[in-house]
Amino acid sequence: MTNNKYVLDFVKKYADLMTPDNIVWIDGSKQQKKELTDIAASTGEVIKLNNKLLPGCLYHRTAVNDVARVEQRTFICSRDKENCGPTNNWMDPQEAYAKLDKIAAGSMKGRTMYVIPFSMGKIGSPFAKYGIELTDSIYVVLNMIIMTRVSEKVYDKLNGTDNFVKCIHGKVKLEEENRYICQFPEDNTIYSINSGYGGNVLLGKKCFALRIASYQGWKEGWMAEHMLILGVQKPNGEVKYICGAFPSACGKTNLAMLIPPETYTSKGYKVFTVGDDIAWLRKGKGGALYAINPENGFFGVAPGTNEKSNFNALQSTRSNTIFTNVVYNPKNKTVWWEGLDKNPPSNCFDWKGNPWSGGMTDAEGKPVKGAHPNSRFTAPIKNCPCLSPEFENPKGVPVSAIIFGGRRAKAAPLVYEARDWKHGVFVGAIMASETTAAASGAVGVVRHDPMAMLPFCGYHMGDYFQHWLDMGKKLKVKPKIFNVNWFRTDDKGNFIWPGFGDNMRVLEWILDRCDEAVDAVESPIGLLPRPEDINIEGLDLTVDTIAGLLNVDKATWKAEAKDIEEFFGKFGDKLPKELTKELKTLKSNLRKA
Ligand code: SAT
Ligand code: MN
Repeated sequence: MTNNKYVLDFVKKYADLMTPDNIVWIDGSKQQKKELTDIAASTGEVIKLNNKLLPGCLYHRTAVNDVARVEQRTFICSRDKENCGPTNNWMDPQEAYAKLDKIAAGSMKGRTMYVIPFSMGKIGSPFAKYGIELTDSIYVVLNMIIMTRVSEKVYDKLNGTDNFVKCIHGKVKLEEENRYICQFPEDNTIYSINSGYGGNVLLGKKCFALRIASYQGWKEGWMAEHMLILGVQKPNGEVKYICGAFPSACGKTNLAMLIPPETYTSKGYKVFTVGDDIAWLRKGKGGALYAINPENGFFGVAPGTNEKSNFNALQSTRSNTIFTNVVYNPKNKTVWWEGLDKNPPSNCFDWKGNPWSGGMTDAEGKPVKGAHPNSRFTAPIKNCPCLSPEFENPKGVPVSAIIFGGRRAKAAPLVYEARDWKHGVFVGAIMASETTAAASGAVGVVRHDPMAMLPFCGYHMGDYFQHWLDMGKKLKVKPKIFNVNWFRTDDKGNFIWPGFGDNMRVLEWILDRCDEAVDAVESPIGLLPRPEDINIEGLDLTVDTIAGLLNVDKATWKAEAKDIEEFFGKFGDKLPKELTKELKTLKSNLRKA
Protein backbone atom coordinates (compact mmCIF):
# COMPACT_ATOMS: atom_id res chain seq x y z
CA MET A 1 0.00 0.00 0.00
CA THR A 2 0.93 3.62 0.12
CA ASN A 3 0.68 6.72 2.25
CA ASN A 4 0.48 9.00 -0.80
CA LYS A 5 -2.24 11.44 0.23
CA TYR A 6 -3.55 11.92 -3.30
CA VAL A 7 -3.92 8.19 -3.88
CA LEU A 8 -5.65 7.71 -0.51
CA ASP A 9 -8.01 10.64 -1.16
CA PHE A 10 -8.84 9.32 -4.62
CA VAL A 11 -9.64 5.83 -3.32
CA LYS A 12 -11.67 7.22 -0.43
CA LYS A 13 -13.69 9.55 -2.63
CA TYR A 14 -14.89 6.73 -4.91
CA ALA A 15 -15.24 4.18 -2.12
CA ASP A 16 -17.53 6.66 -0.34
CA LEU A 17 -19.52 7.07 -3.54
CA MET A 18 -19.74 3.44 -4.70
CA THR A 19 -19.79 1.86 -1.19
CA PRO A 20 -17.98 -1.44 -1.82
CA ASP A 21 -18.03 -4.03 0.98
CA ASN A 22 -14.23 -4.37 0.78
CA ILE A 23 -11.26 -2.65 -0.76
CA VAL A 24 -8.40 -4.82 -2.00
CA TRP A 25 -5.07 -3.22 -2.89
CA ILE A 26 -3.49 -5.03 -5.81
CA ASP A 27 0.24 -5.55 -5.37
CA GLY A 28 1.19 -7.38 -8.58
CA SER A 29 2.27 -10.54 -6.70
CA LYS A 30 1.82 -14.06 -8.07
CA GLN A 31 0.13 -15.14 -4.85
CA GLN A 32 -2.55 -12.44 -5.03
CA LYS A 33 -3.14 -13.15 -8.72
CA LYS A 34 -3.69 -16.82 -7.91
CA GLU A 35 -6.14 -15.98 -5.11
CA LEU A 36 -8.14 -13.67 -7.35
CA THR A 37 -8.19 -16.25 -10.15
CA ASP A 38 -9.56 -18.81 -7.71
CA ILE A 39 -12.31 -16.42 -6.58
CA ALA A 40 -13.25 -15.57 -10.19
CA ALA A 41 -13.30 -19.28 -11.08
CA SER A 42 -15.53 -20.07 -8.10
CA THR A 43 -18.13 -17.47 -9.16
CA GLY A 44 -18.02 -18.41 -12.86
CA GLU A 45 -16.54 -15.07 -13.90
CA VAL A 46 -13.75 -17.07 -15.52
CA ILE A 47 -13.25 -20.74 -16.38
CA LYS A 48 -9.81 -22.26 -15.86
CA LEU A 49 -8.68 -23.96 -19.07
CA ASN A 50 -6.78 -27.21 -19.54
CA ASN A 51 -3.61 -26.83 -17.52
CA LYS A 52 -1.64 -29.20 -19.76
CA LEU A 53 -2.70 -27.80 -23.12
CA LEU A 54 -3.16 -24.15 -22.09
CA PRO A 55 -1.32 -23.68 -18.79
CA GLY A 56 -2.50 -20.68 -16.77
CA CYS A 57 -5.15 -19.76 -19.36
CA LEU A 58 -8.65 -18.53 -18.58
CA TYR A 59 -11.94 -18.20 -20.44
CA HIS A 60 -14.42 -15.36 -20.05
CA ARG A 61 -17.65 -14.19 -21.66
CA THR A 62 -18.84 -10.60 -21.61
CA ALA A 63 -22.51 -9.65 -21.61
CA VAL A 64 -24.06 -10.14 -25.04
CA ASN A 65 -24.72 -6.40 -25.40
CA ASP A 66 -21.14 -5.52 -24.44
CA VAL A 67 -18.68 -6.85 -26.98
CA ALA A 68 -16.85 -3.87 -28.50
CA ARG A 69 -15.88 -0.26 -27.95
CA VAL A 70 -18.86 2.10 -27.96
CA GLU A 71 -17.76 5.24 -29.77
CA GLN A 72 -21.13 6.97 -29.54
CA ARG A 73 -20.97 6.66 -25.74
CA THR A 74 -17.34 7.81 -25.46
CA PHE A 75 -16.80 11.44 -24.46
CA ILE A 76 -13.96 13.92 -24.23
CA CYS A 77 -14.89 16.13 -21.29
CA SER A 78 -12.65 19.14 -21.89
CA ARG A 79 -13.51 22.32 -20.00
CA ASP A 80 -13.90 24.23 -23.25
CA LYS A 81 -16.03 22.46 -25.86
CA GLU A 82 -13.80 23.90 -28.59
CA ASN A 83 -10.87 21.76 -27.35
CA CYS A 84 -12.77 18.53 -27.95
CA GLY A 85 -13.12 19.22 -31.66
CA PRO A 86 -15.60 18.08 -34.31
CA THR A 87 -14.57 14.40 -34.35
CA ASN A 88 -15.26 13.63 -30.66
CA ASN A 89 -18.37 13.63 -28.50
CA TRP A 90 -18.22 16.29 -25.83
CA MET A 91 -19.74 16.55 -22.39
CA ASP A 92 -19.20 19.35 -19.90
CA PRO A 93 -16.90 17.96 -17.17
CA GLN A 94 -19.07 19.03 -14.24
CA GLU A 95 -22.15 17.64 -15.91
CA ALA A 96 -20.33 14.41 -16.73
CA TYR A 97 -19.04 13.85 -13.18
CA ALA A 98 -22.51 14.55 -11.77
CA LYS A 99 -24.22 12.26 -14.26
CA LEU A 100 -21.80 9.35 -13.79
CA ASP A 101 -21.64 9.77 -10.00
CA LYS A 102 -25.40 9.48 -9.87
CA ILE A 103 -25.40 6.25 -11.86
CA ALA A 104 -22.40 4.79 -9.98
CA ALA A 105 -23.56 5.73 -6.47
CA GLY A 106 -23.84 2.64 -4.27
CA SER A 107 -23.10 0.33 -7.23
CA MET A 108 -20.33 -1.60 -5.46
CA LYS A 109 -22.52 -2.62 -2.53
CA GLY A 110 -21.99 -6.34 -2.04
CA ARG A 111 -18.87 -6.16 -4.22
CA THR A 112 -15.17 -5.55 -3.75
CA MET A 113 -13.27 -2.54 -5.06
CA TYR A 114 -9.81 -3.34 -6.39
CA VAL A 115 -7.12 -0.66 -6.50
CA ILE A 116 -4.63 -1.30 -9.31
CA PRO A 117 -1.35 0.68 -9.45
CA PHE A 118 0.08 0.37 -12.96
CA SER A 119 2.68 1.80 -15.28
CA MET A 120 2.46 2.39 -19.00
CA GLY A 121 6.02 1.84 -20.18
CA LYS A 122 8.82 0.28 -18.19
CA ILE A 123 8.74 1.60 -14.62
CA GLY A 124 11.30 4.40 -14.31
CA SER A 125 11.72 4.91 -18.09
CA PRO A 126 11.66 8.57 -19.22
CA PHE A 127 8.61 7.61 -21.32
CA ALA A 128 6.68 5.96 -18.46
CA LYS A 129 3.38 7.30 -17.12
CA TYR A 130 1.56 5.96 -14.09
CA GLY A 131 -2.07 5.25 -13.32
CA ILE A 132 -4.33 3.89 -10.59
CA GLU A 133 -7.44 2.02 -11.71
CA LEU A 134 -10.36 1.35 -9.40
CA THR A 135 -12.63 -1.47 -10.52
CA ASP A 136 -15.17 -3.98 -9.23
CA SER A 137 -14.16 -6.60 -11.80
CA ILE A 138 -11.58 -9.33 -11.19
CA TYR A 139 -11.53 -9.89 -14.96
CA VAL A 140 -10.29 -6.31 -15.32
CA VAL A 141 -7.62 -6.85 -12.64
CA LEU A 142 -6.36 -10.03 -14.34
CA ASN A 143 -6.29 -8.35 -17.75
CA MET A 144 -4.51 -5.27 -16.42
CA ILE A 145 -1.86 -7.55 -14.88
CA ILE A 146 -1.15 -8.85 -18.40
CA MET A 147 -1.53 -5.62 -20.38
CA THR A 148 0.36 -3.20 -18.09
CA ARG A 149 3.07 -3.28 -15.42
CA VAL A 150 1.08 -3.68 -12.23
CA SER A 151 3.29 -3.09 -9.20
CA GLU A 152 3.48 -1.30 -5.86
CA LYS A 153 6.71 0.27 -7.17
CA VAL A 154 4.43 2.73 -8.95
CA TYR A 155 3.68 4.37 -5.58
CA ASP A 156 7.41 5.01 -5.04
CA LYS A 157 7.65 6.61 -8.45
CA LEU A 158 4.80 9.00 -7.63
CA ASN A 159 7.04 10.36 -4.91
CA GLY A 160 4.15 11.83 -2.95
CA THR A 161 2.68 13.67 -5.96
CA ASP A 162 -0.65 13.40 -7.74
CA ASN A 163 1.12 12.74 -11.03
CA PHE A 164 -0.99 9.71 -11.98
CA VAL A 165 -4.00 9.11 -14.19
CA LYS A 166 -7.10 8.50 -12.09
CA CYS A 167 -9.01 5.62 -13.66
CA ILE A 168 -12.44 4.75 -12.34
CA HIS A 169 -14.30 1.70 -13.59
CA GLY A 170 -17.54 0.23 -12.33
CA LYS A 171 -19.62 -2.50 -13.96
CA VAL A 172 -22.74 -1.06 -12.28
CA LYS A 173 -25.54 -3.03 -14.07
CA LEU A 174 -23.90 -3.34 -17.51
CA GLU A 175 -26.77 -1.27 -18.89
CA GLU A 176 -26.24 -0.16 -22.47
CA GLU A 177 -28.31 2.99 -22.10
CA ASN A 178 -26.24 4.09 -19.08
CA ARG A 179 -22.85 3.12 -20.47
CA TYR A 180 -20.36 5.99 -20.48
CA ILE A 181 -16.65 6.13 -21.26
CA CYS A 182 -15.53 9.62 -20.25
CA GLN A 183 -12.05 11.12 -20.52
CA PHE A 184 -11.20 14.34 -18.64
CA PRO A 185 -7.88 15.39 -20.19
CA GLU A 186 -7.36 18.43 -17.98
CA ASP A 187 -7.96 16.36 -14.83
CA ASN A 188 -5.91 13.30 -15.83
CA THR A 189 -9.07 11.30 -15.18
CA ILE A 190 -11.01 8.48 -16.88
CA TYR A 191 -14.44 7.39 -15.73
CA SER A 192 -16.01 4.30 -17.32
CA ILE A 193 -19.27 2.71 -16.20
CA ASN A 194 -21.72 -0.02 -17.21
CA SER A 195 -19.33 -1.99 -19.42
CA GLY A 196 -17.13 -5.06 -18.99
CA TYR A 197 -15.59 -5.13 -22.50
CA GLY A 198 -11.80 -4.72 -22.83
CA GLY A 199 -11.48 -1.50 -24.82
CA ASN A 200 -13.98 0.22 -22.50
CA VAL A 201 -12.62 -1.03 -19.18
CA LEU A 202 -8.89 -1.82 -19.43
CA LEU A 203 -8.34 1.84 -18.85
CA GLY A 204 -4.57 1.74 -19.39
CA LYS A 205 -5.21 0.95 -23.04
CA LYS A 206 -7.18 3.22 -25.39
CA CYS A 207 -8.55 5.57 -22.70
CA PHE A 208 -5.16 6.34 -21.12
CA ALA A 209 -2.41 5.34 -23.55
CA LEU A 210 -4.16 7.10 -26.43
CA ARG A 211 -6.89 9.57 -25.39
CA ILE A 212 -5.29 10.98 -22.24
CA ALA A 213 -1.71 10.42 -23.44
CA SER A 214 -2.30 12.15 -26.80
CA TYR A 215 -3.36 15.22 -24.83
CA GLN A 216 -0.37 14.92 -22.47
CA GLY A 217 1.92 14.53 -25.49
CA TRP A 218 0.47 17.65 -27.12
CA LYS A 219 1.16 19.65 -23.93
CA GLU A 220 4.57 18.08 -23.28
CA GLY A 221 6.00 17.76 -26.80
CA TRP A 222 5.68 14.06 -27.59
CA MET A 223 3.16 11.83 -29.37
CA ALA A 224 0.84 8.95 -28.44
CA GLU A 225 -0.17 7.01 -31.54
CA HIS A 226 -2.31 4.02 -32.56
CA MET A 227 0.72 2.27 -34.02
CA LEU A 228 2.52 -1.05 -34.05
CA ILE A 229 6.31 -1.04 -33.81
CA LEU A 230 8.43 -3.66 -35.57
CA GLY A 231 12.10 -4.17 -36.27
CA VAL A 232 13.45 -5.66 -39.49
CA GLN A 233 16.88 -7.24 -39.26
CA LYS A 234 18.69 -7.25 -42.57
CA PRO A 235 21.15 -9.94 -43.64
CA ASN A 236 24.03 -7.65 -42.56
CA GLY A 237 22.65 -7.67 -39.01
CA GLU A 238 21.43 -4.06 -39.02
CA VAL A 239 17.93 -3.59 -37.50
CA LYS A 240 15.60 -0.82 -38.71
CA TYR A 241 12.37 0.08 -36.92
CA ILE A 242 9.03 0.88 -38.51
CA CYS A 243 5.86 2.23 -36.87
CA GLY A 244 2.51 1.55 -38.50
CA ALA A 245 -0.88 3.15 -37.86
CA PHE A 246 -3.92 1.12 -38.91
CA PRO A 247 -7.50 1.22 -37.59
CA SER A 248 -8.63 -1.49 -35.15
CA ALA A 249 -8.88 -5.00 -36.62
CA CYS A 250 -6.96 -4.13 -39.82
CA GLY A 251 -3.99 -6.44 -39.19
CA LYS A 252 -1.65 -4.50 -36.89
CA THR A 253 -0.97 -7.60 -34.79
CA ASN A 254 -0.30 -9.66 -37.93
CA LEU A 255 2.07 -7.09 -39.41
CA ALA A 256 3.90 -6.58 -36.10
CA MET A 257 4.68 -10.34 -35.92
CA LEU A 258 5.08 -11.23 -39.56
CA ILE A 259 7.23 -14.13 -40.63
CA PRO A 260 9.02 -13.22 -43.86
CA PRO A 261 8.66 -15.57 -46.84
CA GLU A 262 11.34 -18.13 -47.54
CA THR A 263 13.10 -15.93 -50.11
CA TYR A 264 13.84 -13.51 -47.23
CA THR A 265 14.49 -15.89 -44.33
CA SER A 266 16.97 -17.82 -46.48
CA LYS A 267 18.93 -14.60 -46.92
CA GLY A 268 18.87 -13.91 -43.18
CA TYR A 269 16.01 -11.41 -42.79
CA LYS A 270 14.21 -11.45 -39.44
CA VAL A 271 11.28 -9.48 -37.99
CA PHE A 272 11.04 -8.47 -34.32
CA THR A 273 7.94 -7.22 -32.52
CA VAL A 274 8.17 -4.22 -30.21
CA GLY A 275 4.43 -3.53 -30.05
CA ASP A 276 1.18 -4.30 -31.86
CA ASP A 277 -1.17 -1.44 -30.99
CA ILE A 278 0.23 1.67 -29.32
CA ALA A 279 3.44 3.68 -29.70
CA TRP A 280 4.65 6.63 -27.64
CA LEU A 281 7.13 8.70 -29.60
CA ARG A 282 9.68 11.31 -28.51
CA LYS A 283 12.62 13.15 -29.95
CA GLY A 284 15.72 11.29 -28.78
CA LYS A 285 19.42 10.91 -29.44
CA GLY A 286 20.70 12.85 -32.45
CA GLY A 287 17.30 14.50 -32.97
CA ALA A 288 15.78 11.24 -34.26
CA LEU A 289 12.32 9.94 -33.36
CA TYR A 290 12.28 7.19 -30.71
CA ALA A 291 9.37 4.87 -29.90
CA ILE A 292 8.30 2.68 -27.01
CA ASN A 293 5.36 0.34 -26.68
CA PRO A 294 3.75 1.40 -23.39
CA GLU A 295 1.87 -1.92 -23.05
CA ASN A 296 3.01 -5.26 -21.67
CA GLY A 297 0.69 -7.62 -23.53
CA PHE A 298 -1.47 -8.14 -26.61
CA PHE A 299 -5.24 -7.65 -26.70
CA GLY A 300 -5.63 -9.23 -30.12
CA VAL A 301 -8.55 -10.27 -32.30
CA ALA A 302 -8.87 -14.07 -32.13
CA PRO A 303 -10.86 -15.01 -35.27
CA GLY A 304 -8.57 -15.59 -38.24
CA THR A 305 -5.51 -16.16 -36.03
CA ASN A 306 -3.90 -19.49 -36.88
CA GLU A 307 -0.55 -21.24 -37.37
CA LYS A 308 -0.27 -19.88 -40.88
CA SER A 309 -1.76 -16.38 -40.62
CA ASN A 310 0.09 -15.49 -37.42
CA PHE A 311 2.17 -18.25 -35.88
CA ASN A 312 3.76 -15.85 -33.38
CA ALA A 313 0.43 -14.53 -32.11
CA LEU A 314 -0.93 -18.04 -31.70
CA GLN A 315 2.23 -19.06 -29.81
CA SER A 316 1.81 -16.01 -27.59
CA THR A 317 -1.60 -17.35 -26.49
CA ARG A 318 -0.46 -20.83 -25.44
CA SER A 319 -0.01 -19.95 -21.74
CA ASN A 320 -1.19 -17.41 -19.14
CA THR A 321 -3.68 -15.94 -21.62
CA ILE A 322 -7.29 -14.83 -21.15
CA PHE A 323 -9.69 -15.69 -23.97
CA THR A 324 -12.84 -13.59 -24.23
CA ASN A 325 -15.98 -14.41 -26.26
CA VAL A 326 -14.53 -17.34 -28.21
CA VAL A 327 -15.91 -20.92 -28.31
CA TYR A 328 -15.51 -22.96 -25.11
CA ASN A 329 -15.01 -26.69 -25.47
CA PRO A 330 -15.97 -28.34 -22.15
CA LYS A 331 -14.70 -31.78 -23.21
CA ASN A 332 -11.02 -30.87 -22.98
CA LYS A 333 -11.36 -27.35 -21.56
CA THR A 334 -9.91 -25.66 -24.61
CA VAL A 335 -11.03 -22.82 -26.86
CA TRP A 336 -11.75 -22.42 -30.56
CA TRP A 337 -12.57 -19.62 -32.98
CA GLU A 338 -13.40 -19.28 -36.67
CA GLY A 339 -10.22 -19.58 -38.69
CA LEU A 340 -8.19 -21.34 -35.97
CA ASP A 341 -8.21 -24.59 -37.96
CA LYS A 342 -10.46 -26.49 -40.33
CA ASN A 343 -11.81 -28.80 -37.62
CA PRO A 344 -14.44 -26.95 -35.61
CA PRO A 345 -15.28 -28.97 -32.49
CA SER A 346 -18.73 -30.29 -31.54
CA ASN A 347 -20.77 -30.11 -28.35
CA CYS A 348 -19.28 -26.78 -27.28
CA PHE A 349 -20.64 -23.45 -26.10
CA ASP A 350 -20.55 -20.35 -28.26
CA TRP A 351 -19.59 -16.85 -27.16
CA LYS A 352 -23.10 -16.29 -25.85
CA GLY A 353 -22.97 -19.48 -23.76
CA ASN A 354 -25.40 -21.36 -26.04
CA PRO A 355 -24.79 -24.98 -27.11
CA TRP A 356 -22.77 -24.90 -30.32
CA SER A 357 -21.19 -27.33 -32.76
CA GLY A 358 -19.09 -26.68 -35.85
CA GLY A 359 -21.18 -26.60 -39.02
CA MET A 360 -24.31 -25.39 -37.22
CA THR A 361 -26.68 -23.28 -39.30
CA ASP A 362 -29.52 -20.94 -38.41
CA ALA A 363 -33.15 -21.05 -39.63
CA GLU A 364 -32.06 -19.47 -42.94
CA GLY A 365 -29.26 -21.98 -43.41
CA LYS A 366 -26.50 -19.50 -42.62
CA PRO A 367 -23.53 -20.73 -40.54
CA VAL A 368 -23.76 -19.76 -36.86
CA LYS A 369 -20.48 -18.28 -35.67
CA GLY A 370 -19.12 -19.76 -32.46
CA ALA A 371 -16.80 -16.86 -31.61
CA HIS A 372 -17.79 -13.20 -31.75
CA PRO A 373 -15.97 -11.42 -34.64
CA ASN A 374 -14.38 -9.12 -32.03
CA SER A 375 -13.50 -11.93 -29.61
CA ARG A 376 -10.07 -11.41 -28.11
CA PHE A 377 -7.02 -12.94 -26.48
CA THR A 378 -5.10 -11.12 -23.76
CA ALA A 379 -1.57 -12.52 -23.92
CA PRO A 380 1.65 -11.57 -22.08
CA ILE A 381 4.08 -9.93 -24.51
CA LYS A 382 6.89 -12.05 -23.05
CA ASN A 383 5.23 -15.09 -24.66
CA CYS A 384 5.91 -13.72 -28.13
CA PRO A 385 8.59 -15.81 -29.89
CA CYS A 386 9.73 -12.83 -31.99
CA LEU A 387 9.70 -10.22 -29.19
CA SER A 388 12.38 -7.62 -29.82
CA PRO A 389 15.36 -7.65 -27.43
CA GLU A 390 14.81 -3.86 -27.37
CA PHE A 391 11.26 -4.14 -25.99
CA GLU A 392 12.37 -3.10 -22.50
CA ASN A 393 14.86 -0.46 -23.66
CA PRO A 394 13.78 2.53 -21.57
CA LYS A 395 14.91 4.92 -24.29
CA GLY A 396 12.89 3.20 -27.01
CA VAL A 397 13.94 2.35 -30.56
CA PRO A 398 14.84 4.80 -33.38
CA VAL A 399 12.13 4.98 -36.05
CA SER A 400 13.20 4.93 -39.73
CA ALA A 401 9.75 4.83 -41.31
CA ILE A 402 6.12 5.47 -40.44
CA ILE A 403 3.39 3.73 -42.40
CA PHE A 404 -0.29 4.57 -42.53
CA GLY A 405 -2.81 2.11 -43.85
CA GLY A 406 -6.46 1.20 -43.98
CA ARG A 407 -8.86 -1.15 -45.65
CA ARG A 408 -9.62 0.26 -49.08
CA ALA A 409 -11.10 -1.91 -51.81
CA LYS A 410 -10.11 0.49 -54.59
CA ALA A 411 -8.58 3.92 -54.01
CA ALA A 412 -5.23 3.47 -52.25
CA PRO A 413 -2.39 1.70 -54.09
CA LEU A 414 -0.39 -1.12 -52.47
CA VAL A 415 2.18 1.41 -51.27
CA TYR A 416 3.24 4.99 -51.87
CA GLU A 417 5.67 7.36 -50.22
CA ALA A 418 5.06 10.90 -49.06
CA ARG A 419 7.30 13.54 -50.66
CA ASP A 420 8.34 14.96 -47.26
CA TRP A 421 7.15 15.19 -43.63
CA LYS A 422 4.44 17.79 -44.35
CA HIS A 423 3.06 15.73 -47.19
CA GLY A 424 3.30 12.70 -44.88
CA VAL A 425 1.12 14.44 -42.31
CA PHE A 426 -1.38 15.07 -45.11
CA VAL A 427 -1.22 11.39 -46.14
CA GLY A 428 -2.02 10.41 -42.54
CA ALA A 429 -4.76 13.03 -42.25
CA ILE A 430 -6.59 11.77 -45.35
CA MET A 431 -6.59 8.13 -44.23
CA ALA A 432 -9.92 6.40 -44.63
CA SER A 433 -10.88 2.83 -43.92
CA GLU A 434 -13.78 0.41 -43.91
CA THR A 435 -15.20 -0.02 -40.41
CA THR A 436 -14.69 -3.34 -38.55
CA ALA A 437 -16.25 -5.27 -35.66
CA ALA A 438 -13.85 -3.64 -33.17
CA ALA A 439 -16.42 -0.92 -32.54
CA SER A 440 -20.18 -1.35 -32.31
CA GLY A 441 -22.07 -0.16 -35.40
CA ALA A 442 -22.11 -0.98 -39.11
CA VAL A 443 -19.17 -2.92 -40.55
CA GLY A 444 -17.59 -2.22 -43.96
CA VAL A 445 -18.50 1.46 -44.33
CA VAL A 446 -15.65 3.73 -45.51
CA ARG A 447 -14.99 6.52 -43.02
CA HIS A 448 -12.23 9.04 -42.51
CA ASP A 449 -9.87 7.90 -39.81
CA PRO A 450 -6.87 10.24 -39.69
CA MET A 451 -3.74 8.45 -38.50
CA ALA A 452 -6.14 5.68 -37.29
CA MET A 453 -6.79 8.00 -34.35
CA LEU A 454 -10.39 9.05 -35.04
CA PRO A 455 -11.80 7.28 -31.94
CA PHE A 456 -8.69 7.90 -29.83
CA CYS A 457 -7.58 11.53 -30.12
CA GLY A 458 -8.14 13.26 -26.77
CA TYR A 459 -8.29 16.83 -28.13
CA HIS A 460 -9.16 18.87 -31.21
CA MET A 461 -7.97 16.98 -34.28
CA GLY A 462 -6.97 20.25 -35.98
CA ASP A 463 -4.55 20.88 -33.11
CA TYR A 464 -3.44 17.26 -33.43
CA PHE A 465 -2.50 17.79 -37.10
CA GLN A 466 -0.60 20.93 -36.11
CA HIS A 467 1.22 18.95 -33.40
CA TRP A 468 2.36 16.44 -36.03
CA LEU A 469 3.68 19.28 -38.18
CA ASP A 470 5.45 20.86 -35.17
CA MET A 471 7.07 17.54 -34.20
CA GLY A 472 8.45 17.30 -37.74
CA LYS A 473 10.02 20.74 -37.38
CA LYS A 474 11.73 19.63 -34.16
CA LEU A 475 13.23 16.42 -35.51
CA LYS A 476 16.70 16.55 -37.01
CA VAL A 477 16.31 13.10 -38.53
CA LYS A 478 12.78 12.58 -39.79
CA PRO A 479 11.34 9.15 -40.51
CA LYS A 480 10.05 8.72 -44.06
CA ILE A 481 6.28 8.40 -44.28
CA PHE A 482 4.37 5.87 -46.40
CA ASN A 483 0.84 4.68 -47.03
CA VAL A 484 -0.01 1.01 -47.63
CA ASN A 485 -3.16 -0.86 -48.57
CA TRP A 486 -3.21 -4.67 -48.35
CA PHE A 487 -6.92 -4.83 -49.11
CA ARG A 488 -7.43 -3.97 -52.80
CA THR A 489 -9.97 -6.31 -54.38
CA ASP A 490 -10.65 -7.53 -57.91
CA ASP A 491 -14.03 -7.30 -59.68
CA LYS A 492 -15.23 -10.34 -57.78
CA GLY A 493 -14.32 -8.83 -54.42
CA ASN A 494 -11.30 -11.09 -53.81
CA PHE A 495 -8.14 -9.63 -52.28
CA ILE A 496 -5.43 -9.31 -54.93
CA TRP A 497 -2.42 -8.99 -52.64
CA PRO A 498 -1.61 -12.11 -50.54
CA GLY A 499 -0.83 -10.02 -47.43
CA PHE A 500 0.41 -11.53 -44.13
CA GLY A 501 4.09 -12.63 -44.42
CA ASP A 502 4.27 -11.39 -47.99
CA ASN A 503 3.85 -7.84 -46.73
CA MET A 504 7.60 -8.19 -46.11
CA ARG A 505 8.02 -7.47 -49.84
CA VAL A 506 6.52 -4.03 -49.34
CA LEU A 507 8.54 -3.44 -46.16
CA GLU A 508 11.68 -4.22 -48.16
CA TRP A 509 10.86 -1.47 -50.66
CA ILE A 510 10.12 0.91 -47.79
CA LEU A 511 13.46 0.19 -46.12
CA ASP A 512 15.29 0.45 -49.43
CA ARG A 513 13.74 3.90 -49.84
CA CYS A 514 15.01 4.83 -46.37
CA ASP A 515 18.50 3.73 -47.44
CA GLU A 516 18.14 5.48 -50.81
CA ALA A 517 18.82 2.12 -52.42
CA VAL A 518 15.93 2.22 -54.90
CA ASP A 519 14.26 4.87 -57.06
CA ALA A 520 10.60 5.86 -57.02
CA VAL A 521 8.33 7.43 -59.61
CA GLU A 522 6.26 10.58 -59.17
CA SER A 523 2.49 10.31 -59.22
CA PRO A 524 -0.25 12.82 -58.37
CA ILE A 525 -0.57 11.38 -54.86
CA GLY A 526 3.09 10.75 -54.01
CA LEU A 527 6.03 8.52 -54.90
CA LEU A 528 5.30 5.04 -56.24
CA PRO A 529 7.52 1.99 -56.65
CA ARG A 530 8.35 0.85 -60.14
CA PRO A 531 6.33 -2.39 -60.38
CA GLU A 532 9.47 -4.42 -61.01
CA ASP A 533 10.97 -3.16 -57.73
CA ILE A 534 8.46 -5.11 -55.64
CA ASN A 535 9.99 -8.55 -55.20
CA ILE A 536 7.56 -11.23 -56.44
CA GLU A 537 9.95 -14.18 -56.30
CA GLY A 538 8.00 -17.23 -55.12
CA LEU A 539 4.61 -15.54 -55.58
CA ASP A 540 1.86 -16.52 -57.95
CA LEU A 541 1.64 -12.94 -59.27
CA THR A 542 2.99 -11.13 -62.32
CA VAL A 543 4.61 -7.71 -62.61
CA ASP A 544 1.39 -6.66 -64.38
CA THR A 545 -0.64 -7.52 -61.29
CA ILE A 546 1.72 -5.38 -59.22
CA ALA A 547 1.34 -2.57 -61.76
CA GLY A 548 -2.43 -2.88 -61.29
CA LEU A 549 -2.06 -2.76 -57.50
CA LEU A 550 -0.01 0.42 -57.86
CA ASN A 551 -2.41 2.08 -60.25
CA VAL A 552 -3.69 5.50 -59.17
CA ASP A 553 -7.05 6.01 -60.83
CA LYS A 554 -7.58 9.68 -61.63
CA ALA A 555 -11.37 9.70 -61.43
CA THR A 556 -11.36 7.84 -58.10
CA TRP A 557 -8.82 10.27 -56.68
CA LYS A 558 -10.69 13.32 -57.96
CA ALA A 559 -13.72 12.09 -56.04
CA GLU A 560 -11.44 11.35 -53.08
CA ALA A 561 -10.07 14.91 -53.18
CA LYS A 562 -13.59 16.32 -53.08
CA ASP A 563 -14.40 14.14 -50.13
CA ILE A 564 -11.20 15.19 -48.32
CA GLU A 565 -12.10 18.84 -48.88
CA GLU A 566 -15.46 18.27 -47.25
CA PHE A 567 -13.87 16.38 -44.34
CA PHE A 568 -11.23 19.08 -43.84
CA GLY A 569 -14.04 21.66 -43.81
CA LYS A 570 -15.08 20.29 -40.40
CA PHE A 571 -11.92 21.64 -38.79
CA GLY A 572 -12.51 25.29 -39.74
CA ASP A 573 -9.75 27.64 -38.62
CA LYS A 574 -7.97 24.84 -36.80
CA LEU A 575 -6.98 23.10 -40.03
CA PRO A 576 -3.27 23.86 -40.47
CA LYS A 577 -2.69 25.85 -43.66
CA GLU A 578 0.01 23.36 -44.65
CA LEU A 579 -2.73 20.76 -45.10
CA THR A 580 -4.89 23.10 -47.20
CA LYS A 581 -1.82 23.65 -49.35
CA GLU A 582 -1.21 19.92 -49.72
CA LEU A 583 -4.81 19.41 -50.81
CA LYS A 584 -4.37 22.14 -53.42
CA THR A 585 -1.24 20.40 -54.68
CA LEU A 586 -3.10 17.08 -54.90
CA LYS A 587 -5.89 18.68 -56.89
CA SER A 588 -3.56 20.45 -59.27
CA ASN A 589 -1.48 17.26 -59.72
CA LEU A 590 -4.66 15.40 -60.66
CA ARG A 591 -5.63 18.10 -63.15
CA LYS A 592 -2.21 17.98 -64.77
CA ALA A 593 -1.92 14.20 -64.84
O1 SAT B 1 -11.12 -2.77 -27.87
S1 SAT B 1 -9.79 -2.20 -27.95
O2 SAT B 1 -9.90 -0.75 -28.13
O3 SAT B 1 -9.00 -2.46 -26.78
C1 SAT B 1 -8.99 -2.86 -29.30
C2 SAT B 1 -9.23 -2.06 -30.51
O4 SAT B 1 -10.38 -1.80 -30.86
O5 SAT B 1 -8.25 -1.67 -31.16
MN1 MN C 1 -6.12 -0.82 -31.53
